[in-house]
Amino acid sequence: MAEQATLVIIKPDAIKRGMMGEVLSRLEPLHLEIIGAKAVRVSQALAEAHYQDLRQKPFFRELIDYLQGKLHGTSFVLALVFWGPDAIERVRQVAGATHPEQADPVSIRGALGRMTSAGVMENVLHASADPQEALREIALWFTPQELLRPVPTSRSGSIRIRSKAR
Ligand code: DAT
Ligand code: MG
Repeated sequence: MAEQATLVIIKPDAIKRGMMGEVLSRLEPLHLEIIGAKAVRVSQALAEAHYQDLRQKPFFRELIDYLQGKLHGTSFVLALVFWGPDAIERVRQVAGATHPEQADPVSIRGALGRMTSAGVMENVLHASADPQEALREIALWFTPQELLRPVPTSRSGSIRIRSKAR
């Protein structure tokens, strides 16, 4: 099993509804190391860079507002980097499927996520989907100095994106 780093973001719905601790409690049994953690006030540039691959989707603007806390009146998200064997897949497993109603009920999103009556997908947390995405996202959200272990830098684009986003 490869040692991997993965980015987790505890999203504004979890902050607003007081579920930050519960999300961490559900990740803790994985016994991964936390090698980075911080509260982040998410700029529009950071949100757009984070979800850059979804910019053509009809829900993109709402997704950016959601990550920035504009839908929930919150001012920060909690960003963490978990490190350990098979971290990416194992965190995704505990997180559950994207759509809260399709997620396994024992997963974080299945248990704590919801679709609001306004049709907003509140799915509690972000977790990197694959190694390439993890490296890009970690470079976007964290400087190397903020991490307790060296994480390889991503393909060239990330540095440019990071300086633009911050
Ligand atoms: P994931 O967060 O599981 O990696 P994704 O990368 O496909 O899922 O999408 C990123 C986020 O975009 C997701 O957490 C919530 C939002 N999203 C995805 N599909 C959506 C849809 N059909 N309607 C509204 N929001 C959606
Ligand atoms: Mg994704």
